[in-house]
Amino acid sequence: MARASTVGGYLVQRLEEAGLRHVFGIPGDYVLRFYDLLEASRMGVVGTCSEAGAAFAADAYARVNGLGAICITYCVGGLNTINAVAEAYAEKSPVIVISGAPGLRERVRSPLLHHRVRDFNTQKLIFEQVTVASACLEDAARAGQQIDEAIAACHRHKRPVYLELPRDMVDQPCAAPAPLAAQPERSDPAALREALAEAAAMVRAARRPVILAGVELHRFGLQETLVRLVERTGYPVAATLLGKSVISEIHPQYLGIYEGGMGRDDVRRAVEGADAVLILGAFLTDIDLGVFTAHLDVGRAIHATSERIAIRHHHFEDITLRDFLHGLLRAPIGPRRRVAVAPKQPPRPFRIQRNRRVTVRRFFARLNDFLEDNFAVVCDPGDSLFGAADLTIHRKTEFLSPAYYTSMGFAVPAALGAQIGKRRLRPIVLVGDGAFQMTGQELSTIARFGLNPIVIVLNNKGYTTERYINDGPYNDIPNWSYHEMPRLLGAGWGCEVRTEGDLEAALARARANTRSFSLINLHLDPYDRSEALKRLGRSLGRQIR
Ligand SMILES: Cc1ncc(C[n+]2csc(CCOP(=O)(O)OP(=O)(O)O)c2C)c(N)n1
Ligand SMILES: [Mg+2]
Repeated sequence: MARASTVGGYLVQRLEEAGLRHVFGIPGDYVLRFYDLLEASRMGVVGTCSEAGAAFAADAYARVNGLGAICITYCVGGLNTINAVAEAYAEKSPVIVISGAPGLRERVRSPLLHHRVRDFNTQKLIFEQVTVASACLEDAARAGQQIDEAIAACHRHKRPVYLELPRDMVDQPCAAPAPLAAQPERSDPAALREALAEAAAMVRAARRPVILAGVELHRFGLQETLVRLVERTGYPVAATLLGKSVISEIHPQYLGIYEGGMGRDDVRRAVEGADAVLILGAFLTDIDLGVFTAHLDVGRAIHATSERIAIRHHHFEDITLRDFLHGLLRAPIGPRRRVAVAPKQPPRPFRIQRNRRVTVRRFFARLNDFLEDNFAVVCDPGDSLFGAADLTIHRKTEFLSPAYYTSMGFAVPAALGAQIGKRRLRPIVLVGDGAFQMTGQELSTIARFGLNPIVIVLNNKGYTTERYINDGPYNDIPNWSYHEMPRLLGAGWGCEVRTEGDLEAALARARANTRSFSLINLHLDPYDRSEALKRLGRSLGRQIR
């Protein structure tokens, strides 16, 4: 007879086998029994202040580790995560959502149990919109297969999945998990051959080919393959903003971030002036395209994603991104003479002017010098993100930001998830004052787990990004004493910065403070902003009128 397990035990075992070492969330009575199983497992439970914080943290954990998970209670918990799970869906981050639910026996005659919204399937119906697979584990005989299918879908699509576990199902007996059989996705060999031949002919004929690398290369573990392709072919390579740091930004063939008219002009000219652009693993969002200021001609592009391969106007299905990239590596398209990348101007050493008030431009210039190899830059949307686009990230995957979905409130909980996921990474968190007011309380969880990010609040007293699209009193927000957070939490170190002299002292002290988080309240003028935001504001302002 097959070994026996329980539905809850089966799920725990599969989560462990999937490589998860932590699960984020907040318990509730509908999920408490399953929390006991998590506590008894090899995985650690990371309790956060809010479920939204848990979901942002799990998303970042997935971005650095390949998979993340949250475990929350029914509706009050689950629905609190929807925005962050939607972000993970939009930006392809594989997060497993586990929600408790009322027991099946309690539902008889449909009583109005607490946390219920409309029907017992309301939460599942909502999650169907932001996940690639969802299941209610209501039948012990089928639960194992439902769990396996959901986790496989999460891996395959790199997008969230939803599992709902009624509380009286946790201890229901079921067959123990069978050994996992890897089922690699395969390409259609004929389609792959044809696509590779067409792609190779196109780039061989080109005189100025360029690679544009996107975030999927990171999600699908293809970053080394990209480096080999870049070095074998000698082509220059740019990255999208969402894909920033998919390749080391100090690689000699690296051009910079391509964002149409919003980005640096030399990068735009190199990409748009190319006669063949290999767009690899990028989904081209409006922000990536500089809010549609880009001029990328489909007739000169090979666009390969995990969903399809397009070569000029020909589309191929049933080809995996991995097979296509590995095929390109073997294709007769190189080596060729390195296409010259204009030597990057070495940044002028930053000379501080002690009494000068800190401006956005000078702050980012200083920060560029400050970054060390073990730092991960974690940004909220807003000028934190736009200003950070031009920071030079030394190693791969050290830049985390929701550069497409752009939900505020990501960065502080994401720093928690990223550092729990990879302890050697020390997050530098760049967060607007508006965004900090949304999820900054997760500093409490950061303190509880003894993490040491350096959190810099860009305190411009409001929603500066929006001031330049449409200004009004609705863009002003209260000026909190952010640097007092350590007093409130009983942990961490904080300070205020107004001048370049203050900034210098604060950065040095924060670097040395490896034992707790540091919080720098950086006062900025409400109308000061980065160059990129100036350009973005102008084009957005035109569009919404
Ligand atoms: C959750 C969420 N709510 C609203 C918005 C709309 N929005 C875009 S930028 C912005 C202002 C951001 O303010 P802050 O975090 O202080 O950054 P700043 O623009 O001042 O650099 C707002 C409200 C959003 N992107 N996300
Ligand atoms: Mg602000």
